[in-house]
Amino acid sequence: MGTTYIAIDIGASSGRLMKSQLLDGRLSLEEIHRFKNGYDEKNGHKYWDIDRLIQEILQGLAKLKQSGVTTCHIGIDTWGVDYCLLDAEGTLLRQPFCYRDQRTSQAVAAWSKKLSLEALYDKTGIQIQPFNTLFQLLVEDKELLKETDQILLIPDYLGYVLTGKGVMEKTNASTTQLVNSATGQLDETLLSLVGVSSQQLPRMVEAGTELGDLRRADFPEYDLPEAKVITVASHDTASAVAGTPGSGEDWAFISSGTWSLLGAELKAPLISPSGLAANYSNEGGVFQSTRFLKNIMGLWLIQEVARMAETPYSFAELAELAERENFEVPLIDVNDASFLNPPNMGLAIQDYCRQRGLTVPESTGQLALTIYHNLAACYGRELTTLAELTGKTFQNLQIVGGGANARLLNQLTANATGLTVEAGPTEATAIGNILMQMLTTGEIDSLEQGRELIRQSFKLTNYYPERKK
Ligand code: LFR
Repeated sequence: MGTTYIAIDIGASSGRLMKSQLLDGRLSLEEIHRFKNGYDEKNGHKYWDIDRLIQEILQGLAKLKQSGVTTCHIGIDTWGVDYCLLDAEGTLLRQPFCYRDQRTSQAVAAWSKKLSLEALYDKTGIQIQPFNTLFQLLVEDKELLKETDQILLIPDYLGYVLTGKGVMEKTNASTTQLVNSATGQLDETLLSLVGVSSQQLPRMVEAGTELGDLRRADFPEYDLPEAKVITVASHDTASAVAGTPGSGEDWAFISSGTWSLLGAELKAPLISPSGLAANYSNEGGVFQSTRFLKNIMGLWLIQEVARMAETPYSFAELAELAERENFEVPLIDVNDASFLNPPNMGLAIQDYCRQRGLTVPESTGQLALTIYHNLAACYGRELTTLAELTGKTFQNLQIVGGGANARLLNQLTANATGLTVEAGPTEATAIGNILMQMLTTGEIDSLEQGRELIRQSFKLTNYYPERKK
């Protein structure tokens, strides 16, 4: 029996433990445990219930043991930017804030008085988003910061709980906007401007580093397997890109989940005034690559419409409802700030349309069609911008993540971009997590080999433009 690898992959709306092995030149992939994620509201603020996420991880590992697996490797990835504050005993000082919390709504303006956004982008190459760690720390409770011995990003905190070892993994560190793009290290000026000392952050490590052994004795209530925790590309989007089976140089990607991250893998950062104007980010990828990408509001829009609908529709049902609609779809900017976190997404879209004299989508199906059409249109525009900024001519668009299953959206995307869309795998993030583990143990030798393995192991679906743009 080969080595067993477990990807712990937690996104904003769900988490899972996936088991994989390399058998006869193919990757197996099996879901061990899946659970919901989402923020809790308390006193008007939004927090993650990280203690529950830890219990879910332990339950998943216990299930694995029950199924007969006694030893394994583990990698952890989650969404970016959010963090935990720990005191000198390693105790959590507060449940972490969710990046969609309102507390940063004025933070970018407050920051601009300290350093211009141009200078900030020049240093970091990271898109300006109010939720970046830099802006969150700027408005952080200063008293709590004084008590803070260590600041750990979410996946690093989970790794710390499992092993007792705290690190700051590089791909996720890049999302903080505290890393200097030229040096690859934390930028002392930026840290001091947000009132944090570099002593409060752990050492930075590359994706593909051994972290330590699972401290089973710390969790006596669970029967756990023996496990080595490996620090993988801990930013979920970095794992997703690692797990994208692009080949050659001319592919773009959309990691399609709660967010749609649209971009290209580059050898080096590309920092320019036009990149800032288009708000493209140079996030850290595996093996020193750059994930040059843009955040697009993504399936969050659909998830929120589904959440507020009177009938609990599945995403497939929503797409069916959308397909049956025949109305003049209004053109909206899916990235409008009013869609970041409205109390009711459907009403927010309707208000947006009403204020601009556009056709107002009334039914759930019309809302869904409006979202799908406008996401695809936005992908189309952004691919043009991406090609202009990078000087590349894209041949292929790889769509990975949950959204790779969204047939209607994929077809609309092929039409809007004029590119062949290759969709899949849906579990690219977990797969990218596992590939980095296999690269660390030496079971595979290169990322290219890993990406080829994905092609051998998972079904990908092509969508072709129905008419030329
Ligand atoms: C996707 C993601 C994006 C990041 C956003 C907030 O899950 O990690 O890459 O911009 O969530 O962290």
